[in-house]
Amino acid sequence: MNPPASLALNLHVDERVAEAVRAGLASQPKRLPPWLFYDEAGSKLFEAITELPEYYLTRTERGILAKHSADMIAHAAGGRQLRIVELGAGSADKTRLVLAAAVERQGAVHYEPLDVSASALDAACRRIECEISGVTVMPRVMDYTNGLTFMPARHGERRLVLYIGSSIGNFEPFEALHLLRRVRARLQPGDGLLLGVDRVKDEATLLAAYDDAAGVTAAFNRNLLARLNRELGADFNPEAFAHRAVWNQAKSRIEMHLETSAAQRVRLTALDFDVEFVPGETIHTENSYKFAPGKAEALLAEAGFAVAATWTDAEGWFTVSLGQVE
Ligand code: AVI
Repeated sequence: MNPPASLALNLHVDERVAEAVRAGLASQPKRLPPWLFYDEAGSKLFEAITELPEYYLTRTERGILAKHSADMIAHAAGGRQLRIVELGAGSADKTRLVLAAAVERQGAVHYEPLDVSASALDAACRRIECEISGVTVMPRVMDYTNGLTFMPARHGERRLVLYIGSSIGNFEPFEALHLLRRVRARLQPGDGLLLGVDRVKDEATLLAAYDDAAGVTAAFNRNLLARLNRELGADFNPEAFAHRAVWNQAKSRIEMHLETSAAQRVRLTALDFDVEFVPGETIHTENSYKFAPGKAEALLAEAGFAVAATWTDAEGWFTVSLGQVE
C-alpha cells in the first residue's frame, strides 16, 4: 500500500485547512475562506496593510478610541470595576488605548485576549505588560468562532468584550448575528460589548483600501495560494492570479477574488486532488461587509444587546458601538 501523499511529502496537514480547501475549490464558483489568510506570512502582510495610506480603517478606529476611550469605559463600567476580554486580539495595538483608559479610571485591570494565533498573543502580551503598568494579561489561544468561554469574573465586576477592527464584517450577516448571540449568551446583566465596524462610503475610497498602490493587499491575497503550496504540496503559481477587489453595492460588501487569465490545472498533492481553471475563472477569497448608518446598532439589538452609545469620526467612516446586557 502506498503511504498518504502528505507523509511522502513530509507535510503535517491540518485537517481543518484540508477540508476547507477541498470543499472550496470543488465548489462553483470556487472560493476559499478568509481565515486561511492568517498564517505567519499572511498575518505580517495584514499588519503591513493596516499601515497603508489607503487602508483608512485602522487609523480611523484608532482616532475614535484615542478620543473616546475614557467615555466608553465610563459607560461600560457604570460605577463598577471592569475586566476586559478581546476577541481576535491579534497585535492588540488599538486595545492599548482602551486598557490605558481603564487603568486610569480604576487603577488596574484584568485583560483576557483571545486569539487563534499563539504567536500573535505572545507578542501582544509582552507589548502590553511592558507598556501599561496595571494591566494583568491572561491570554488564551481560542478559536472563538467555534467555542467561546470566559474566565470567571470577580463578584461585582462587569465584563467588557471588545470586538474591534471591523472583523465582524468578514462574516456573512447570519454568521455575524450568530456570533454576537453566542457572546451575549455568555454575559451577565450590566456586561457590555464594544463593536467596531466600517461604514459604507464612496466607492473609490473603499476600492483603494482593498487594492493599494504598493500591492500589499494583492500580496496578502496571493499568499493564500502560496500557503496551499507550502502546507498542501500544491503547485499554484500565485503570480498567474490577478488580485481583484470589487464593490458589491447590492450586498454592501467589498469582495476579494483571485483571477486567472489562462487555463490551468493545479495539483494539490497532499489532498490527491487536481483543480482545473478556465480562462477568466476566479477564486472568491473574502467579503468585507460595510455598514450603513444604524446597521451596527440594529445587529447588536437583534443579538440581544441594548445599544448604549455609538462613537464615530468626523467623516462618519467608522463607528464603535457599545451594546449592554439589560
Ligand atoms: C481583518 N479584516 C477586518 C480586514 C478587512 O478589512 O476586511 C481584512 C482585510 N482584507 C483585505 N484587507 C484587509
